[in-house]
Amino acid sequence: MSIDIREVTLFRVRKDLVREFETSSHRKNYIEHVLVKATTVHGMVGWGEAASPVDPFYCYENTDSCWDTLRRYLVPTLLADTFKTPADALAASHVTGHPFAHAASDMAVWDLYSQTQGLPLTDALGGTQREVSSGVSLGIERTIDDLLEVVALHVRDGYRRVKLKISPTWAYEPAKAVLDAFADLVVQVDANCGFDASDLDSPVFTKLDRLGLLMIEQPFAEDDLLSHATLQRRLDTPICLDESITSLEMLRVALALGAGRIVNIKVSRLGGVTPARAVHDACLDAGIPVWCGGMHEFGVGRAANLAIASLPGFTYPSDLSGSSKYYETDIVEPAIVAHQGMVVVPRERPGLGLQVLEDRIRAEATETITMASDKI
Ligand code: OSB
Ligand code: MG
Repeated sequence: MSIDIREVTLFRVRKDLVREFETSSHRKNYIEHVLVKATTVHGMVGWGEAASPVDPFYCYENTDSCWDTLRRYLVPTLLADTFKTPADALAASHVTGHPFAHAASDMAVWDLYSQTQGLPLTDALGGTQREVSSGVSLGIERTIDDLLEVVALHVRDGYRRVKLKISPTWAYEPAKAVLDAFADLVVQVDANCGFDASDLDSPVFTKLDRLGLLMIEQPFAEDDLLSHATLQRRLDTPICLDESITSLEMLRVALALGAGRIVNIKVSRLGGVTPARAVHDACLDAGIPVWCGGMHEFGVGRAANLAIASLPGFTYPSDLSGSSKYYETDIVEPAIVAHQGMVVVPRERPGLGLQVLEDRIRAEATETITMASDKI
């Protein structure tokens, strides 16, 4: 059965974060994502989410650029034709870049496609894991005591791995303090491109290397694969690449250079479920372990991430915490929850595997636009 979309509605939804989140580049206290509702000529409904940060500090996209790219280009492309597979729909877009916007339309198409097969997305993708091991990603705090308090809260909730955001002024001391205070905790750090080549000889990396961290994520700029390769040669701790891995092609370059030993796969950063699965497959072939990163997704994007993270190559704990770590209320039912750091992959129904609460989305949306096909 082909995918024949008759109507698409975009919703802009804003939610406050339960706790302010600071990385090496910025601090934020709310999230604003674009949700995509695609309805087929048969009345089947698929959902997607553009989980872009509001401001272009993680990468160049922002909420407005996602809204604009979807409204002007990607939605008209979905409405213009019928597609046999999600890969066909993605290939119909001639928009360069803008992966977060592409991810939203691709997710909606995968939701529809797996429903036409009568399968939950995880099964349609070939997922093998029924639950996904997950940690929490914790922002930079004002003091180390504040950080220890936040870590204690999540340890009490059953999480066994934490990722600490670091920067040139917040790296070794907080990581050491957490390891000293929580002996059984697995700790990794994420610099979000906060260092540059001039830091290569700084003692911070040799000090971090002695801590026995699970990995050091993205110390240098997205394009600076050479500094990542130089540092990886000097460290025992694996470097994990996030921002740098924007495509299968960049993955090949990074692996050829030895720029890292682990890959963070994000459906959003890679531009959809289809390219995320392709990067997973390539990493599995190359013997590179992967895990699933997050962008503070609402339930729709989180369900897609969980489906991807159910593939066999996902062996490290993912950043797919229960929704309550982020928001007071979510837009799906049942709520996504973690028990002892494990999150069940939704597969209660075909498609994303859970119920999307359209009434709540409509009530909360600050902007809504509907576009219809002129095919019929
Ligand atoms: O680098 O992984 C990142 C959030 C916003 C921007 C970048 C990142 C993150 C996270 C949050 O670490 C992960 C999550 O959704 O829990
Ligand atoms: Mg990261």
